[in-house]
Amino acid sequence: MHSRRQLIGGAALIGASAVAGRVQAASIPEAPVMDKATMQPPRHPASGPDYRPVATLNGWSLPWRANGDWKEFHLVAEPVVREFAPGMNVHLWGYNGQSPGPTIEAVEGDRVRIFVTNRLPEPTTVHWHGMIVPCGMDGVGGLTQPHIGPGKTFVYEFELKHSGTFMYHPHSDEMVQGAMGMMGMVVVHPRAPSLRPVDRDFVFLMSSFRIDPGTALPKVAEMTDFNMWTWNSRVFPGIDPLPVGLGDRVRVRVGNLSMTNHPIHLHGHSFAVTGTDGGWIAEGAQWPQTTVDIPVGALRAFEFVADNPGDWAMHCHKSHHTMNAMGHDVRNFIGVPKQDLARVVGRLAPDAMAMGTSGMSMGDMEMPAPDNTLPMMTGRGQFGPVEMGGMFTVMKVREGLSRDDYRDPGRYAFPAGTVAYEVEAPAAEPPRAVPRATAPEEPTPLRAMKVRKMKVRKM
Ligand SMILES: [Cu+2]
Repeated sequence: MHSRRQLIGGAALIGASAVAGRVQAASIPEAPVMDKATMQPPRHPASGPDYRPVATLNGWSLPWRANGDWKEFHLVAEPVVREFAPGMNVHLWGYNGQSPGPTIEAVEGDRVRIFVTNRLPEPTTVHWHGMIVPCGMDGVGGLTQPHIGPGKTFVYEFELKHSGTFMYHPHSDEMVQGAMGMMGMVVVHPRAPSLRPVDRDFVFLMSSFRIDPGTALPKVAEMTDFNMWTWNSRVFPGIDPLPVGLGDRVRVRVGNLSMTNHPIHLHGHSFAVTGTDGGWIAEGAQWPQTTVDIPVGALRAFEFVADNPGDWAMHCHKSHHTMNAMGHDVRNFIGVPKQDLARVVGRLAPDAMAMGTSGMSMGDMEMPAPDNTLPMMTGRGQFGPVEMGGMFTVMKVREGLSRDDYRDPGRYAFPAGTVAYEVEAPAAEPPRAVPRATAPEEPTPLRAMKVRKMKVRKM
């Protein structure tokens, strides 16, 4: 992270006119910039009420400064290059060097002043999704404020009425700016640190992109056919693991600003949904779950005690969302002998690849791919290829992890005798009601099938 005081100096002076009379240009705080796409250690507050800070997956929290009884933040909307995973960089729009933007953390009752400098080539605004603010601070361009033109700086001022988890995103050329990755998270901690305490508190945002293989820019007009399903603009194996101490009380806050719902599933634990972007859920209204479906434009916070050590998968349960870019017109050839066809096609197009007769498992196989394109399913675990992409990561529950240690603890050391194993005896044929035919049956000729037409009564 480095200061960009010199770089934004010009923009800050130009922006002064937008806030003249209330905040002077010289008093605009620095805009820190992040140059890494890995999770930064949670930022404990240097002053003001104490709280246990959140860890943003593959992200960071925006530093603030105290000014009287205000907390001041500075967001800079700008073009960024985001690494989705090693081997793939994408040109997006974001805030302060990354997409999504930094998490804004403050405390219930705080008065916040959030400066927004626009370094994009078109106007923008910032809407505070889920937050109860005065109407003129709601950030809907044209409706509640003028759009923030390129080079301009606006300031949003409001009091944080409620604790909870919220999001920020533009309400200005939304289709383009959403598809380009402009979003971030707001976490408002309860005033009393004893309220809703947890040991680990993770946050991330889900989004979707259409980035054709070999390219580096999302197609912003795409409506349905996305091929990159991201958590904080990262895909597996580029998504940080969640390191958790055995016995920790854990909260995970997940926002969805993609174009479809995502059923998020955690292995090895049962959790309760404790909050939405509308606030906290009373304990009596919570029920146990292992998958929580998160609608578009919504947020779910869920909590559990990590009492089961291991490497636990956490992923979207839509199987196409745990894949990276793929050819969506791949045919299903399971059970079809096609060696002759493959020989002919291979002569015509040596790089062609069709789905295998036994599935698509690729193991260690490598297939040709254009530059800046990730394998469809990838990643390695200690027992072999993981064969995942997209919205997948691992929660690593370990004994003796110190409280603020968020480093990857490495692979789980499975206790001897606790891993599923191969049986060397031949498997006996299970008894069946109807004995299985020994030879494959001849396909039934179509003309031999009896077709009975049903009369349809007209209504
Ligand atoms: Cu999904």
